[in-house]
Amino acid sequence: MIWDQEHETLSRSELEALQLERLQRQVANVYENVPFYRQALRERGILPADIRSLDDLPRLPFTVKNDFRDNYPFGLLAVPRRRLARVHASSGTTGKPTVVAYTKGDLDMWREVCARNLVAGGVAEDDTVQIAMGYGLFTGGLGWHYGAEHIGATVVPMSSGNTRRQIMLIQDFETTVFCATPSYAIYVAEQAEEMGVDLTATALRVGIHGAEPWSNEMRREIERRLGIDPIDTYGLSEIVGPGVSGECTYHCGLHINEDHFLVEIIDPQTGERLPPGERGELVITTLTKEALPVIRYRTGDITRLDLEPCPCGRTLARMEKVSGRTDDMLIVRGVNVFPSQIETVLLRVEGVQPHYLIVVDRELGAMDDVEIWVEVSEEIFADDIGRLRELQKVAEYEMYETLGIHARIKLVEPNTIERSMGKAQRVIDRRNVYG
Ligand code: DLL
Repeated sequence: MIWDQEHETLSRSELEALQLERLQRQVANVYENVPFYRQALRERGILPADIRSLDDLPRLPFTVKNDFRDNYPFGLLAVPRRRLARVHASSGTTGKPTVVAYTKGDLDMWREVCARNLVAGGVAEDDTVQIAMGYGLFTGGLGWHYGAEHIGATVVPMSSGNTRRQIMLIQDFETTVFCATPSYAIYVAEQAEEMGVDLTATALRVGIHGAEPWSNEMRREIERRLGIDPIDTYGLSEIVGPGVSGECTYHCGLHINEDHFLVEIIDPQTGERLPPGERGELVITTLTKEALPVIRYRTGDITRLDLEPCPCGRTLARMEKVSGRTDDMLIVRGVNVFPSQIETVLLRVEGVQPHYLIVVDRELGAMDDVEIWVEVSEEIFADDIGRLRELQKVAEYEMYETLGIHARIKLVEPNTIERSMGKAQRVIDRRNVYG
């Protein structure tokens, strides 16, 4: 099923005409109403009237996360504060959060795009949707909440955590759709196994995931242990929250809601636009947002685009599963590697569990040193030491063969690595300590 037949199946030329009209309106709007953008455009000698085609987009300035911080909390608004209907914020590791704001119109648009992603993932009116993503300033919980209500599904607003209760309600309410970060989905599966509950025997059938990078191996693990079809969805607070893009049941990339979000792929080093199909950093311009329009936001997320129509009938461009963030990329003795690639290799090793931690270190003047802690199953851990040694060797060999990195693998017993209710912390980088 397609939620918005009209907008999700536009021809490329119809879509581009709509995008251009909206872009021109948006640029005029920010020039008029947001001093930050007026100044940035003036510095580049551009007036809104200079945007005559979509090819003029690269003439516009980028927006980066720091611009949100520098204008904290409400400096980037394009509307008076009294028009705000809601604010959200993303936590950030240090200092002030990134604040984002919505008018009533923005909330309507947001629930529309979330509804589209849910329907594309196979969710329908008859479903019971248990939302185990955080409610509150994080956009995950409330984003999916309104999207699911909008399509007429029954919402169970659990938020994340309270895992035993989540499992009880999955059984008692006959939940069919489970929304959670991939790492929390795995944790729920693990707890259910401990409680002796077989989730694959419940009514669960679809998983709505996202908010963190996850490999296809992790997807298979979720599929196997929860008995669901895991759907990848992508979004970020600065743009709207969830609802930017999502997979359909064909699992061949995430359909971008391009009539609201105009995307480009750039070389993260040079900022130059890359040709179609090449992998690089995703840049997004919001076309319809009222409270907080954003021009050419550098997401830091690495992906590539596919404009071919999809067997599902949608014509919206698809983005490849995000492999990682530019700032999460590890450079280990000159080899670039994303945590999700390490995850892929680990999960192919027999007996290894999807709980791991990558510790990167550097002694003064020495080379980067990578140690990967990974849990193995109870049976294997209880097995003789020879078997553990052998597994460790296999994992180290695979890591070198596939990714070209020498990493020490430390097999640890079940439940050693901290579980996550939201976004998992996979990397501890101690290199900065030495400057
Ligand atoms: O994570 C919004 C969201 C909620 C998306 C629920 C999907 C589901 P932020 O907290 O602002 O917003 O974090 C955004 O998370 O720039 C990516 O680096 C990462 N991210 C989000 N979705 C995915 C995904 C929400 N499917 C940041 N795969 C983004 C990989 C993702 N990374």
